[in-house]
Amino acid sequence: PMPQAFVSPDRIRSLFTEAMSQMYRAEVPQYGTLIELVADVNAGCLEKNPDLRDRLAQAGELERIDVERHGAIRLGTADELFTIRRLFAVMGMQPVGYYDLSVAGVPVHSTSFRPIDEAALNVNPFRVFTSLLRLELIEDEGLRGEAEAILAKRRIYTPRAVALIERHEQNGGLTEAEATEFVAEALETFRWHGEATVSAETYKRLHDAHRLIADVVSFKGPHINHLTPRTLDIDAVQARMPERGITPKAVIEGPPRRHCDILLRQTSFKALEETIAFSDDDGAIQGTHTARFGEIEQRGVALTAKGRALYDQLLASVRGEVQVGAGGAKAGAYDDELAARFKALPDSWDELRNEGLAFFRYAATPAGIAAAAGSTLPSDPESLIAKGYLAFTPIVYEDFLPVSAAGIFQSNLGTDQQQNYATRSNRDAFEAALGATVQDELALYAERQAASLDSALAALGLAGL
Ligand code: OOG
Ligand code: NI
Repeated sequence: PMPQAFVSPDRIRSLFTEAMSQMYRAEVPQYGTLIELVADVNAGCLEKNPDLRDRLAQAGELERIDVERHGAIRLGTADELFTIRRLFAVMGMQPVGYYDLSVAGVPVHSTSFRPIDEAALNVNPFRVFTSLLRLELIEDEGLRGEAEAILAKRRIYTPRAVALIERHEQNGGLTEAEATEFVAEALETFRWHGEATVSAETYKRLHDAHRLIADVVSFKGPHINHLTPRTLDIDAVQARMPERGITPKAVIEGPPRRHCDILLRQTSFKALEETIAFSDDDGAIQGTHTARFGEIEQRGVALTAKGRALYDQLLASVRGEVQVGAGGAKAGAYDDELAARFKALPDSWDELRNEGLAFFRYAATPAGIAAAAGSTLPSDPESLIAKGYLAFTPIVYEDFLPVSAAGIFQSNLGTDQQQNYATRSNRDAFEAALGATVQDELALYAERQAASLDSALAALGLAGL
């Protein structure tokens, strides 16, 4: 038989991202407003800052900025997690990293599904922060059993989505027509349903155990709870949100504003209070549920293990010193302390590279290629950089930060929910449910750095030296 023409996973991911963004815009109009504001600010930034524009263009990143999003879902069972891995694989997204949020009082553990190779990231780096509820953390045994029974009954994937996932696994790809159908079917899993599957009384008991438990257990599926565009100036977007009727959370999570952006800075606007109907609704009980919100992020360079250790230590020292209260008390003091303490982390690309704190992508310069045509160049990368034959640009951080993620969860669950679980993280159980191991993000950045250096040296006629 004729080989079938398969659509690339990158294209399926792009179609899916666009469909998801449209759906969320229709469901949560404030998200559309946020997208417009972010597009305005990004365009202004690129215009004012030609260096930034050049750097992004050189790294092949310019095109991805406008389509870039991350989202998040919360799953209830091991089976749901197992199938979501297979669903995301159709779109070229793989599980990277393990995040234990129970240490911050949120009864879930998580991974991020995302593309991993550079070409795929530059087409569309869509990521989904995917959490699995840890029912074993519900103390009340009766309630735990009840939640398990409710979750065991639901089917969050359409039969057709499952069939297309299987077809992808068997044939190694999907045709254009199948891909279009897959995107529409997969989208159903992420849709909001205003009708809870439980009674008002059950909802209340789940909610009292933890608001997150009610969010995961009470509905037909794992509605997408936010989508996050990437901004080039998070402080500007944060400052201008009120102009468009949006109220941001009090502090930006992550590192402070710097010359050289590192890792990830994030802020969100408060979750909406939405009307829901309970299964025993007789028209008299008016329920509401808060789960869905909007977020923005600014991404910077990926840090090495050494850089990350310094980041974690500085952040912990700031948080030990100033605790931001409910309603944003001490937000100013927190920001000041953050800026002051992070002076200990070098803020130039040269220092970050020389001290082995961050990952970079190397490329031969036109001058280097011209010089290589006439003579043999020094093989040592430092000399090549000094002569202007080898250039480096920061590799963008594609992952998440557990302390920041906990802050985003909490600001949308109400600040009164600070409870800590005395428990060990359980990566083995997570991976057993997933049916795969999660990839190590640091190893992925190190590989990309090494591969870029290899091909840059090859371009300079220095391969294999
Ligand atoms: C996920 C929160 C984490 C982020 O950007 O760190 C997250 C959730 O609320 O389900 O999305
Ligand atoms: Ni997020």
